[in-house]
Amino acid sequence: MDYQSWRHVFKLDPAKKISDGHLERICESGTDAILIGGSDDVTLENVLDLMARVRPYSLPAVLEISTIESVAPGFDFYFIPTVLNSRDPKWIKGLHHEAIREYGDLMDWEELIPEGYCILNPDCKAARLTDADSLLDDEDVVAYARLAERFFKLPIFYLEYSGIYGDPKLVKTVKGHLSDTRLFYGGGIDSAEKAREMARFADTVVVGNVIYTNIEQAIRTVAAVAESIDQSL
Ligand code: 1GP
Repeated sequence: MDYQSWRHVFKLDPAKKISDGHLERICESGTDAILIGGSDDVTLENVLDLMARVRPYSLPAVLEISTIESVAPGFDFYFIPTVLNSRDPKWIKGLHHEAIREYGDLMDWEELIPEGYCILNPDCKAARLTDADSLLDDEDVVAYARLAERFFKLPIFYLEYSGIYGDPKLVKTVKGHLSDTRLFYGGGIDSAEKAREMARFADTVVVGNVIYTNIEQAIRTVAAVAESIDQSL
């Protein structure tokens, strides 16, 4: 299944523990894919361990690359963030340049999918790590969306609120300015209602932390996103 048709994705953090039972429920929930990624303590070892546990299930597995050292072979896709609102060029193109300089001859470009991130929660780990300028008004965010689609021609624009629930009106506005680039939304989805609301505007809804805090609510987000497709038909 192509990532362009995914509506719901679970993001698993390799640094967090998940039981076999919960992992089975996540992988058999009907979600479109498993995205493996995190900001802290991501190692080759914990990425390989989680991949080996997800692989037996018949759904796509994606590694969202956070460090060059933790890149493991065997995923269906590799999502590569470029943090458009970072103040530090390292997170926009620096690490990417370093990786391509080292491994460019070996790379399978078909598997590498760039994501244009716009991080909107100034207190999340990713914002602090990348020195993101997160205090943006709506016009700033729309301009980043247009930069992603029209200038850099990125296939994904990711509105990242990691840890807090974002502004559905802004997500709707951003969606109205994108045509080819897919809009990913992630942050604070901890109920079916929130998943349904964001799925009305975002192309793909990413659900992370609630997997570890309330597995029942996490599972409910899958059907909620599917229902929101039905409403839009
Ligand atoms: C994090 O966008 C994802 O990168 C999901 O956010 O953990 O808040 O659900 P949450």
